[in-house]
Amino acid sequence: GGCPSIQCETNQDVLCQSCASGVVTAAHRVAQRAAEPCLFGKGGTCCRNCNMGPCQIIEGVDQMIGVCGADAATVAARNFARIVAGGSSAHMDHGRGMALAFLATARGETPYEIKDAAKLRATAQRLGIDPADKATTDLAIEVGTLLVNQFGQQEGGLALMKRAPKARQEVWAKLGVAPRGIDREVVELMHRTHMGVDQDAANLLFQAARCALADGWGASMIATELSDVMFGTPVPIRTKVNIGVLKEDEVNVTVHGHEPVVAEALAMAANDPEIVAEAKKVGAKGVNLAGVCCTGNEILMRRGLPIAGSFVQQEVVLATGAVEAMVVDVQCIMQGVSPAAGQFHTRLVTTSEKAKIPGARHIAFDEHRALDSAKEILRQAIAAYPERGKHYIPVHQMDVVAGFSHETITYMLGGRFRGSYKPLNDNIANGRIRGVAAIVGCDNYRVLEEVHIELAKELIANDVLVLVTGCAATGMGRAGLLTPEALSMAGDGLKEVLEAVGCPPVLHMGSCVDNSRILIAATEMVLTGGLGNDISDLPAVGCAPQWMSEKAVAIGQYFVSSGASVIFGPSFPTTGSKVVTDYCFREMENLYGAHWDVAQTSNEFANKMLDHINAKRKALGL
Ligand code: BF8
Repeated sequence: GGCPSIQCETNQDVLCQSCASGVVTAAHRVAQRAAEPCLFGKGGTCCRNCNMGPCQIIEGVDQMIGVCGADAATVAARNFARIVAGGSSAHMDHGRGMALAFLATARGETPYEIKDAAKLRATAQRLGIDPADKATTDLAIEVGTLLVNQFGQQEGGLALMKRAPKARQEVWAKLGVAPRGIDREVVELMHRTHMGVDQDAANLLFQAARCALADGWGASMIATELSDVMFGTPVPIRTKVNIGVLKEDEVNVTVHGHEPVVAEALAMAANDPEIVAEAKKVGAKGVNLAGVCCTGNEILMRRGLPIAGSFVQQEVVLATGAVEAMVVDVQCIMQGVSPAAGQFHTRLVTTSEKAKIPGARHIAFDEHRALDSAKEILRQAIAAYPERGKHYIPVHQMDVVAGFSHETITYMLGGRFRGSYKPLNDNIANGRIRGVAAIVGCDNYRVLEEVHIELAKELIANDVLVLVTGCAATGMGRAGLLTPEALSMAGDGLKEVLEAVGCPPVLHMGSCVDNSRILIAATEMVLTGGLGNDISDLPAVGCAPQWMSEKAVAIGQYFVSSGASVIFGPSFPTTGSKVVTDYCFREMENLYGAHWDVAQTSNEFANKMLDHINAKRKALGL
């Protein structure tokens, strides 16, 4: 009672508790903010790129252009481009971190291993490296070196883009949006959006597309592939999500952020007999590692470790008073976790030099001494356990089946001997499966409806196979949609296909960088045949109904530029300019065969997505 209403029963439950103990969360801050978000900021037409302003621009009003003369289209395109640059840079630094850790591992300088040698060899082949006769470590060094070099490359294409359908590569070449290197595209985008440089909205949006492609087919794909090779390619695995995964009689350590190197090391250290003994000495049964945000998805997919919470739950998890340590690295960490942790015995530990938080203690994580760093962190948590005071762990938790890498999908839907997307394509052609939809991205306290869940239910009822990643996936998990039992909510066709292989109707494909898996799944569907020549021919569509971070926009743009239309909600960041919004919603369709769109309610999303899938089916003659 009295809590600001938010998205799930469990949050509500613990929020009441947190209100009682005086913990302020984002839910409260949204309710406390009297003003709506700034209209000009939200519509993309507030320019603060120089000190003659900031200037609020109103499209069509002559006196309301920038002091420099910039109009709404230029400003909205510039701001959109900078969002893409910000989002892409996050994935690029993540990808670089993984590539460097991979190379160090290949050289034997870390405690990690090359867990999936078969994927290493397949990756080498795709990069044009002949794996024949090479020792795993030599091959890993060669692959790692090549991929590290992609970040600073100045000319030539990105190696993994050659995986895309030929027709798509031709679109990129024709439009001049194929990235030359990874980092270069962000720098150029920041340059071009500086005062007095690129003032042509369309030209800016081409570079935004190039930058986003360097994220999707470059940095994010490198991050996913190398994480799989190093930590294991996900296979179906049963585990649990939601706050109830915290344990009464164990040292609860939540690991929050994105790059899996820290979480993997913590997982290794948590089972170390020395650490277990130390936990027992303070009266705990052991260390309970649980994820928050995308780090959670990384260790859920590969290790079957539970997720305590998605983005909107990060402070709520702390408000239980039952968390001994929250360990963070980079991205999506609200500053609010610091005061929330400060109200309890909870140690907030930052680990990256790139991300420090006032009130947190910093333990620099070095992958070269990953186990020692991890043990040092866990010892902080163990020391906190005897200080746990009044606390409340709700019962809520839900079974999930995750681990749907595109390799797993090949195996599950393709069968042991066929190993291709042909059966999936056949089932789309014969109509048992109407199409494929991706529901990805953040959850957001500004959105009051459970859009992800209602939308997924509507889509599966209409025989659409749903792919999920990121915090959207965690929300679906809480709602029970990631279990084979959820097939009871699916349409007859989808049910028939998936029941035979024991798949849930909603397939969890991983963290946000793992949206690259969806690019590959789409590519495989095209290459398998029968559904057109390009990704833009597929009866497939993506959405991020509660987007919050800049990364979501970068992801959306690389999907659109790859030929998959994307619907965002509840708002789109260029709506202050009709010119730019029309360009994104219509002109991009002419250029890329895919476009952006916006929707708000689950109903609106479902209608638009089903219409889109039906139109693509019709065009294919299905
Ligand atoms: O990369 S879905 S809130 S945690 S940005 Fe962040 Fe959004 Fe969650 Fe992961 Ni993705």
